[in-house]
Amino acid sequence: MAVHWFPGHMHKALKEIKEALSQVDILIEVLDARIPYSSENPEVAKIRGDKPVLKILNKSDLADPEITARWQAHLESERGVKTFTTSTDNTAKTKQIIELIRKTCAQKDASVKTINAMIMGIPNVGKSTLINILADRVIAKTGNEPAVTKNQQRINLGSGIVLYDTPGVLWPKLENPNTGYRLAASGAVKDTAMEYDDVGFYAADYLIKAYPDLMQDRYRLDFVPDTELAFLEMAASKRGALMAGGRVNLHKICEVLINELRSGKLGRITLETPEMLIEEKREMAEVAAKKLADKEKRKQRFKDGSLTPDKKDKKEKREEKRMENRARRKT
Ligand SMILES: Nc1nc2c(ncn2[C@@H]2O[C@H](COP(=O)(O)OP(=O)(O)OP(=O)(O)O)[C@@H](O)[C@H]2O)c(=O)[nH]1
Ligand SMILES: [Mg+2]
Repeated sequence: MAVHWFPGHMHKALKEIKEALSQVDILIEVLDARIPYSSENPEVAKIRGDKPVLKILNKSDLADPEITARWQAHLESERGVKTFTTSTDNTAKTKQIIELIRKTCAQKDASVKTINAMIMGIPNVGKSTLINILADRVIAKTGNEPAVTKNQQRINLGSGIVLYDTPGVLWPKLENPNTGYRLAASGAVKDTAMEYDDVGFYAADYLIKAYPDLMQDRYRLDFVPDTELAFLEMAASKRGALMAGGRVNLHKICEVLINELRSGKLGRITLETPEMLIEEKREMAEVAAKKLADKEKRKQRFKDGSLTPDKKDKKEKREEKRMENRARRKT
């Protein structure tokens, strides 16, 4: 799913993050434990240089614990990366981040008194909540919707550590098509920039395969059907999500499913595993290689004179660009 949501403040935020980076000793990237890959900003890998990165898998209370452990091992295979799980139901553990920051920056020039730590992450992942826990007071505004924090804010923890809270950023190009769905399903995309039906069908397809027992329990089904449509229809009947005339209201049940997934009512669920990502990356590489080969073939046909420029192609591309710009302006 294409996410056309990269509002102006995110552009500005990313620019400011890059500008402030030279003063930062450690990057703290807050990931959503339910989607550690999809919530990882590819920009971080590009801009971090050799700064240490602490990847916090937040909202771990909502994620499948066994898969979270696998993700930690996977992420830590990258150079200079440490991971740590947090959730709002264990604030004492969250506070250990302060020690982790100190330890990670211990090798730093001893004359440097203050450690500057920058908190980054996708919208709604819990950055400001984390800062409030670390600061032991409500200092950053939080809210259960994306794009609450609009400006960078420096918070002095008073123990030689300064934290930078930054607005949640997404990135303009999501290369893996699954990423858009997973971000939307987890609550990182503004409601007005996503289609509940699309995301609901995507989630249903995954959930009936990965967590059939949880689905059967939650929607009190006699059995879990093979297709997402049949599952949504059954769940809609059970929940009374019906339209006039008794037909099932698929839009309504998609909304219910997404909201229950986001709030943890379905159980502890993770939407992607390291193995799935390895496979998806392989598929993406195949698609990219095919695209390149097709382009080369077309070039050759131009040279041979057997193909003239396809005007319709160009017109469609222009129209697509226009739609994208319009969607961006709307937000
Ligand atoms: N279940 C659960 N909810 C959490 C956790 N951490 C944060 N939340 C909730 O997630 C929502 C978003 O939290 P924020 O701290 O505002 O998120 P943010 O990353 O600062 O969001 P933006 O400023 O919009 O980028 C709030 O409703 C929090 O209560 C967690 O560990 N578990
Ligand atoms: Mg915030």
